[in-house]
Amino acid sequence: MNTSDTIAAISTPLGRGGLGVVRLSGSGCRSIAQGILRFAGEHAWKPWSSELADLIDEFGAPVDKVVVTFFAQPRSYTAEDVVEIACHGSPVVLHLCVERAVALGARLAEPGEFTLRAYLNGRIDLPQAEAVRELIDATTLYQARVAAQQMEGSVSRRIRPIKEQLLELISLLEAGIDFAEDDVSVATGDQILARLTPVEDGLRTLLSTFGAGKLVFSGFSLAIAGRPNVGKSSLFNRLLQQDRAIVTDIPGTTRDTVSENTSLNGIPVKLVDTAGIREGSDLVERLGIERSHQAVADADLTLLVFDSSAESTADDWALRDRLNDRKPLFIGNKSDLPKRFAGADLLPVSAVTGAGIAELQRIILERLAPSGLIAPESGALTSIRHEALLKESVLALENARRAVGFGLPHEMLLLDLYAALRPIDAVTGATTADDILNRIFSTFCIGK
Ligand SMILES: Nc1nc2c(ncn2[C@@H]2O[C@H](COP(=O)(O)OP(=O)(O)OP(=O)(O)O)[C@@H](O)[C@H]2O)c(=O)[nH]1
Ligand SMILES: [Mg+2]
Repeated sequence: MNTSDTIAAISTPLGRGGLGVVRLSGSGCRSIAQGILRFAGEHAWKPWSSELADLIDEFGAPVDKVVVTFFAQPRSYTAEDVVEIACHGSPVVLHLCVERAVALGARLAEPGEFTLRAYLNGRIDLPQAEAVRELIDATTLYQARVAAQQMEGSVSRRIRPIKEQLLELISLLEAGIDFAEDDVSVATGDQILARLTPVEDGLRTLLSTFGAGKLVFSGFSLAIAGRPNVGKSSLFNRLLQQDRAIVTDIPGTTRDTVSENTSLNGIPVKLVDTAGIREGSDLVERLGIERSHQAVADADLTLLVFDSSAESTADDWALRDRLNDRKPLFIGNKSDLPKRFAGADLLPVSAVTGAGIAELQRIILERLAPSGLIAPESGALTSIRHEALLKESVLALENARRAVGFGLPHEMLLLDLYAALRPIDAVTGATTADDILNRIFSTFCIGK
């Protein structure tokens, strides 16, 4: 992909709206914009200010009245010269605007290319670029808040010092090898371990934030299971705040799993209602019940619902024992009716009146995030990709620690350290050989 040309794209969603914005980025954006716009007077392209213009077609006829904003490099989204043309939000006008820009030398931007350029130009790092996508994809305000902090570099801020320490160690060993004949002292095993430990600890601490962090964007799935007629579908509807699943007093009403997405304290939740579990009477019901078991197996957490207004029976205990290894939450529904269920500690709720639902939601969150939801600015790991990479790095560091223990030559040790650096680089963006050389020359006094 060429990154020195000027790119153009409609930056607002498809369809009609009050406004639609075409964005141009690259050194040619002003001259291209000049060709498709007509300003009232002499136009000076004053940076970070807006001006009214006509958008004109190839014959010079006006098609729209637009507001043009110029962002001078490097203080722009891409760190290049950027022109934003705010048209009225008509798809035909927006397409004409882009077509005209392309006719005058711009190229249609690839998906994400504006953000890619911001990254390539060093304005943002990879986690920040990924956060832009997450902010745009956010479905809850909480997700948006976390993404906004990541765009500000909350994750990078936590990884950077760890990477710095690793680079220091690499440079130390490289210097010992490359300049052995000079009077650069070679680090001892203990000195190396003393530098290795904080890197490992730092990564492990960061990795430990992932348990709560992954909830933010990946969310969790919650299955509602139990015997027929205990009120699973009623509870499902209550948690969804929507009359989604069919509720009747006939046992065996729900015959297939029903799932719906919602959110809990800003965390996405996939809620699954299931068919009541019993010895199935007909084929369809039996197939439905198989799916109930599958849903429980797939779920991050299961609510095992009992009817607290009915006497407990052997069937209740059989079901409890059967699902026990999934560690479900035991719910006693129909708490608005007199209690007759005995022999188990159930969390009382009423799907009909809503009693106990807030407490149930609190307990669900407590189970999934025992140490609480992450603060948006905490820089907790939220991306599965980052987690996998940092785990790989920790493994390589463990190998390095072993290599030190065996007294292996530093050349070998460096292989492990580079293997630890590579995945960190894949999170934050690459380290070049220059980075290491610069460090060697700036932090060590070589050459006398
Ligand atoms: N009083 C009272 N009745 C409830 C409550 N929850 C559900 N019910 C009633 O219990 C009956 C069964 O409710 P459903 O939600 O269909 O039960 P289910 O567990 O989904 O049943 P199946 O789909 O057949 O397995 C309906 O008549 C509901 O109105 C509750 O909290 N209090
Ligand atoms: Mg049901």
